[in-house]
Amino acid sequence: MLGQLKPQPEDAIIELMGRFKADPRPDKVDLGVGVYRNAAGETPVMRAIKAAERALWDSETSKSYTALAGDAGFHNAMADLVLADSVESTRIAAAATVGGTGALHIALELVKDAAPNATVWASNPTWPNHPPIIKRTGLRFAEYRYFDADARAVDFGAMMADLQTAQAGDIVLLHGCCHNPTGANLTLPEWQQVAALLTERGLIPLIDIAYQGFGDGLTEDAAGTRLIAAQCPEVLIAASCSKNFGVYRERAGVLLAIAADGPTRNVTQANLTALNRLNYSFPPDHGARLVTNVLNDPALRADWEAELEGIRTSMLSLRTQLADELRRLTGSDRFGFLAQHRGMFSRLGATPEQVVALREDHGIYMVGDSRMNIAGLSTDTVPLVAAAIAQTGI
Ligand code: PLP
Ligand code: TYF
Repeated sequence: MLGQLKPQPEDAIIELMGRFKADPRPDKVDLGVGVYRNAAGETPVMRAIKAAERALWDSETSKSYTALAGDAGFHNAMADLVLADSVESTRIAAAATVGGTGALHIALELVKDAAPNATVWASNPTWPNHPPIIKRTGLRFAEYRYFDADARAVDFGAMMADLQTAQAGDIVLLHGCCHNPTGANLTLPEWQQVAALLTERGLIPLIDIAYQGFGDGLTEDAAGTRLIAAQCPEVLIAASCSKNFGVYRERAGVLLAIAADGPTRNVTQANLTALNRLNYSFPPDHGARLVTNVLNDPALRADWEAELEGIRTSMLSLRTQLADELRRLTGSDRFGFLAQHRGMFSRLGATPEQVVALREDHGIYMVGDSRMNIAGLSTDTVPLVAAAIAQTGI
């Protein structure tokens, strides 16, 4: 039986991690995998998470099962973080999931059960895991144009034109903030137009929000999601805690499903509970509980918000520094987009050959589509990276 299996391509981003590790050059720079790193190149456990973990060690008296949909305290804390008061809580069904990826998976299985003929539309480009995860559920997959490669900005006209061709009941996958891989994001007036198009055409948004707090701030980064939630009758939201709480390996995420009314919400909740059970029974609890305890304890929450704000502003200043350095070296403004983009990523716009040259000649590792992780830079390496980019003729 196992002999029938087909070889599988390696995940290009994870493979790049291995290559970076194996590179003996001491001055190599890792701009690959989307993990936050501080100036020392470390991905530390956030202070509030560490404190919550210590407190949990003292207070937790049992590790018995919780609930199939996860802990209600986690649902409520995350619904509040992502949605605030944009929608009545009686319309929200929720499931704790295995990270944001688990939330996407459960969301798509829910769609498959409710609307097996729906097409799921994703931006081109999108996070490389989106298309295969969608296709694996058996749902139809389509792409909408999103990125103007020359301007390194959202091609909003093309996006809207493509979404005009979607059929009522189709699903539109949107990045809540900090678009991966481009770094180019919708403005609030554009979100408003997307919300109007979705409601007019009866399309259902599936919002993947994996970087809340990494762009313009916790509230600002949720603004598009909240606007959609306030206006569309049905919304699916896959939220990840991996990045903004730094709990990557704990696998904490939540699926929020907003239904049109209370009774539909109840049926949706029963379906989410069943989908968790059918996939993996109880979801992981540890990361979710740490997140809940941080969000619900005013002192821990204040400290988490302060540390997250430090992460956000350090990435912003690296963006500005890199854009300034490239302006100085090239005498042009063509890298100004680096300071306009938000979140952990920017797509530089290098050719695949130039990406290889940056890696082989300069030890600078970025994903093949020239996505760079801004958090992989430091004030010390920005001049070296800028010089290499200028020298490579990008
Ligand atoms: N969605 C996007 C756009 C991402 O970049 C990530 C990052 O890993 C995820 C979802 C899922 O995150 P995780 O499953 O690690 O919580
Ligand atoms: O895009 C990234 O780099 C992150 C981390 O299969 C990641 O989202 C990368 C590849 C993968 C899962 C997560």
